[in-house]
Amino acid sequence: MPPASLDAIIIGAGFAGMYQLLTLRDRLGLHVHLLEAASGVGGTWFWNRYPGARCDSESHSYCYGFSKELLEEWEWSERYPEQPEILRYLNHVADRFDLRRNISFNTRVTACTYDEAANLWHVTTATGETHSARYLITAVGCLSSANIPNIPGLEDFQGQWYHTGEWPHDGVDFTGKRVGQIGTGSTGIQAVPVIAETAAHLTVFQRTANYSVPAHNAPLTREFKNWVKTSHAEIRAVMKSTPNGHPFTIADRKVADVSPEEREALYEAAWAKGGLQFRATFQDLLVNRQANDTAADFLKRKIRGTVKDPKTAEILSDIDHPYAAKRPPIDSHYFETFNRPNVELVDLRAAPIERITQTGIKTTDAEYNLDIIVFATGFDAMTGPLFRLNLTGRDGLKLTDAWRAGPETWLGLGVPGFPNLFTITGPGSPSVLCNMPVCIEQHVDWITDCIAHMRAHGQTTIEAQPEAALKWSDAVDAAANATLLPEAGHSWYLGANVPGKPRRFMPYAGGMAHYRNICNDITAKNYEGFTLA
Ligand code: NA7
Repeated sequence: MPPASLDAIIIGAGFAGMYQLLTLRDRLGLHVHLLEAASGVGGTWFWNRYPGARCDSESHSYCYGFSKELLEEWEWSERYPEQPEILRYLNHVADRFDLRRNISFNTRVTACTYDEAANLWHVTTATGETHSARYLITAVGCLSSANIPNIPGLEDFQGQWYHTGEWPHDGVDFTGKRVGQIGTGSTGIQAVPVIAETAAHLTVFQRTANYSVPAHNAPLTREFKNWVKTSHAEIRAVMKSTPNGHPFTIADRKVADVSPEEREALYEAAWAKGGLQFRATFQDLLVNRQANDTAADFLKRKIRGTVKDPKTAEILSDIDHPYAAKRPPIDSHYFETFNRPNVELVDLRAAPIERITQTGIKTTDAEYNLDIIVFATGFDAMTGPLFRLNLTGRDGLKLTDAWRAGPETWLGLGVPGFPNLFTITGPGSPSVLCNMPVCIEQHVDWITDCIAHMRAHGQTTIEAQPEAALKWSDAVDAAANATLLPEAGHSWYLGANVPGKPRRFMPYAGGMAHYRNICNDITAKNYEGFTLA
């Protein structure tokens, strides 16, 4: 139970909320409380327990950097950490910094209302309690509102069904079962090889074919672990300098700078190395369609070279968007899995799903009998988790109304009409285009410094100015339009995966390093674009 008088309420106990709690409580000495719907810490990593769930950022970069001691004492076991290991890490952080005493678990926030007269946020929970505080900080993640498509007949299905982002804690036993998986995004591509190992039969329902690069995941060697332990400063310096916050730099060369033979050799080397770094082989892959086509062609050839059945290979490699214009997946034997006798691919472009029946999934040209359906169908990204909080700002303004035509924020951190609300990795932040902990730590430090500044200057309200938010929306559009990212017309970056959602490119694509400079500049200009009173 939080104390009656609070300076700040934080919602969400993932990477963002936990660090925000620590900074406000231990650096600024504020009375802070964190409300969390789950029964434990972890956010994304609490909920996403599906088979094969692991992070696509390399483990030594997917962690907090604020504490040298924490960096030095934690040792990751694999190149790409699996969900249970990340959850262990976040639990370790919660214990090490004694965070749990300021967290209420099993507490879902149902409404947040700004009270102008008192200059307080009132936060109501599903248990019927209301807590009040001056500052409200959302740390609800970008991918926490499951998207379960509205396919007719789901209620008739007699088997079991699960969404990957709300996976049962005691797991799902696929042994001997006929499983159908809808969705081939990053999640689906991770799940397929693992489900196929135990299921009697796995049917993969693919709407949009996707690229994937091998992760080449493996246990980390003692040598690598020792190098990490002694190299945090240089690793962090690279992460801070790059657009995506990863521990590798993007090559200086352009595709046209090298001969076709050299290009092929570079792609082969990048393929052998694996991971998201493939995207960094040339500097113009995300801005020049011709350059991108060379990578796309290479990756399609790899699919055709891996998948033995020509028809399956054709459906998997018939990709309609530039490489990395949608979030590029990395995998562990995804395409190879289609060579197993118990795995089948269904092309929903040729024959869409008509309905779910009592016994399975019916497409326009066949019926598939299933015991279990796995929805790897993604999330109502970025705005979805915020809308679920039922936020009401100044003069009764609802966030859902303010953002009817798409989100408007100043830097992804503040929303006009919503004083003293900070949105960690809100729309307009680099967020999902960056290695998340890097972006989160920058946001949290910025918010903490801002609140410290306000307290030092006797200020009690901060509110993003509408003109600043409009200007930032233009900057977000311009940054996206300078790349090939908007060419994937069906991506969740654009909100296109949720019917009825306004199409607007939501994350800031101008790069994390550039964004950090913009934020620092705004601080130096006395919080330009915010009204402080
Ligand atoms: P994504 O990337 O949104 O992928 C969802 C997948 O589900 C994608 O293949 C969709 O096809 C498919 N989908 C969604 N709705 C349907 C319906 N109605 N019918 C058939 N197929 C459908 O979500 P993920 O969970 O894989 O990844 C989200 C992020 O989490 C990831 O990028 C990482 O950042 C971590 P579509 O492409 O829309 O045709």
